[in-house]
Amino acid sequence: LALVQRLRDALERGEFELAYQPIHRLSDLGVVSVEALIRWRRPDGRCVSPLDFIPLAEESGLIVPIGAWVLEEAARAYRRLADAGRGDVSIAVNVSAVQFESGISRDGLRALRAGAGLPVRALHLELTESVLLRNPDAARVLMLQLHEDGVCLSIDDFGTGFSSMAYLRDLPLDHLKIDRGFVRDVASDPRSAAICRTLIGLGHGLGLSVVAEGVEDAAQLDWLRAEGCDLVQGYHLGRPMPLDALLARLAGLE
Ligand code: G
Ligand code: G
Ligand code: NA
Ligand code: MN
Repeated sequence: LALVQRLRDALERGEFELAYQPIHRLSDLGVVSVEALIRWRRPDGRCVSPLDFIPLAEESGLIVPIGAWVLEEAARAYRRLADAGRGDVSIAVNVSAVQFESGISRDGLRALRAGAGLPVRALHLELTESVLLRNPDAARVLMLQLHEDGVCLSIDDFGTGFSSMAYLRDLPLDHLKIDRGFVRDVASDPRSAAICRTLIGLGHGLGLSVVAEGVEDAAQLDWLRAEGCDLVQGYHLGRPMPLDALLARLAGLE
C-alpha cells in the first residue's frame, strides 16, 4: 500500500500518539512547558519516526488533518496537566509550513481553545524558517493575529535555515530555539560557543526568551547557564515521554 494511504489509515485508526519532552527554566530547572512530538505506533508495536512520514504528509497535504489531530490531542493533554495541578505548564506544538498556510487560522485556534476550555497561553506554536519562507506576507499576517490573541510563537531550529534577521525584527516572536547542532559542541568548540553566545545575545536584544535544544550533558548545561540562556531542553534533562510518564515526573514520582 502506498505510504500516503497508510498514513490516512493510521489517522483513522488512531495509530498516532504524542510524546512530551520537558522544557526547563535554567535558573531552577523547573518545567515551564513541554514540546509535543508525534509518533506513529504501528499495530505490531513498532514506532515510526516523524522524520520518516512528516515530509510525505506535507507533500500530500495530509499534514493538515494530522496537524489538527496533534492540536486536539495537545489540548486534551493540557486538560490532564491542569487537572493534575500543573496548568502552568504549556504545550508547544510543531507546525510545518503547509499546515501553517492552510490548516491554521485565528478562528480555528479560538474554536479549539473554547471547545477545550484552554487558557490562551496553554498552547505554543513552534515554527521553522520554512514556514516564514513559503509565503512571508501571509505568515506574518497570521502570526500577528495569533500574537494579538496571546498565542506564544517560537522560531525553531534557529540558525539552520536562512536565518534572515528581518524575520526576527519584523515578526511577533516570543522564543528563539537554538538548533541542537550548535548546542552539541558548545562546551568544547569555540566556534559553536561563539555562535550560541551570539544567538543568546541576539534573542535577548530583541526581548525573546532563548531556548537551547539538544542539551545532552552537564557541561553544556553549565555553559548555557553561565551565558544567561533562559530555557533548556534535551536528553540530559528528559527524553520525549508518554503523557502518563510526564505526569508522574511532574508529580515528583520519578
Ligand atoms: O522527536 P523527533 O525525532 O521524533 O522529531 C523529528 C522531527 O519531527 C522534528 O523536526 C520535529 O519538529 C518533527 N515533528 C515532531 N512532531 C511533529 C508534529 O506534530 N508536526 C510536525 N509538523 N512536525 C513534527
Ligand atoms: O526539529 P525539532 O527541534 O522540533 O526536533 C526536535 C527533535 O530533537 C526531536 O527529534 C527530539 O526527539 C530530538 N531531541 C530532543 N532532545 C534531544 C537531545 O538531547 N539530543 C538529540 N540528539 N536529539 C534530541
Ligand atoms: Na520543535
Ligand atoms: Mn528544533
